[in-house]
Amino acid sequence: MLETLEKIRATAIKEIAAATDTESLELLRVEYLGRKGQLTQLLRQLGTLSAEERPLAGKLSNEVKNAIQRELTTRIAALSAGDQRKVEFDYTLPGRRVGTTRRHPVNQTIDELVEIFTDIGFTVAEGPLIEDEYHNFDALNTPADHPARDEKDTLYLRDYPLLLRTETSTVQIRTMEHTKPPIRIIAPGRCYRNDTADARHYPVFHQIEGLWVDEGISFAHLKGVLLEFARGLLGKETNIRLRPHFFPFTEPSAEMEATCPACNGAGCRVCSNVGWLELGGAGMVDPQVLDDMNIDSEKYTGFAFGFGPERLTMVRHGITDIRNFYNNDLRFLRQFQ
Ligand code: 2NM
Repeated sequence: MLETLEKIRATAIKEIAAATDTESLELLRVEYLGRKGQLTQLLRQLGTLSAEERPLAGKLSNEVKNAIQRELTTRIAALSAGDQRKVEFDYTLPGRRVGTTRRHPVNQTIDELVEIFTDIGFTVAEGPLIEDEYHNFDALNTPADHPARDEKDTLYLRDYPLLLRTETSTVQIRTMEHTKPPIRIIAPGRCYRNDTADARHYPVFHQIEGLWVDEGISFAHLKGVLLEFARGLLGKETNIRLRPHFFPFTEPSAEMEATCPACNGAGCRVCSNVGWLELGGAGMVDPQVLDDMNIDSEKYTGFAFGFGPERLTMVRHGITDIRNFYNNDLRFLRQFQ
């Protein structure tokens, strides 16, 4: 028995030293130390030995078992050190593409508008989505009984006077609160209204609004900026026109239209045959709004404008239902590279 044990030790150690991967080491472990392994089988026969032989054989089999175990551990460690060297990163390999991602079409439009306006000298301003009635309505000269304040239109939070902002003008107000003119900002961001979703409305949407306040700012400056914007977005051939309108926070106010890029103003399906597309609103900031912000309306004038990036994106791509932007159908989203 002692002889057999020594033989098992010698071959096991030789085979373990020759193994080149962890799988064959595992097979060797089973072969020698496993429940049906050579060593285990032999140990079962200990009971058949005489009382003199038994302690010696027991001691040796323990030694052999430990030696094999030690050898296995050492060899596994050596091999896995080799494995690590093998997977060392090869910087010469070409990059691998991991799925393609792209920006949401509405964000693509916002990005382009930000670029157009920052080229003119505007900086981007941001503000909170949760607002209060003062910044969303009072400071914007919205009368106390104005329908926009109604819960039908505005999403109020449980803690009055908190609400979800209905326009990004709140950002212009907050900027005027803490900044002296000259002020030249655009405020892109998310807005909320208590609307039921249909082809043209969605309770969450975006606005991009602009504000320029300085000495001597006139309606002519407003026209110039709006024309630059329309041509940047829709192409160099684009023209604009302004039609009288009303907003509580601007006087005079105007609705802005641009020649339809699909037909160059001739009339087509995109513009319902009128040749013009309504893109947004604008006007000279009401002196009352400036004075409320401690900006002297005798010294300073300003203009403001606002656009809906969803609407602009729909006009550009001929999209007829705003809900497409928000139901996250990848077949829709993947079309906008
Ligand atoms: C529009 C149209 C016209 C506007 C006005 C202001 C502020 F804060 F200066 F009074 N911010 N944005 C404005 C003016 C927005 O959106 C259609």
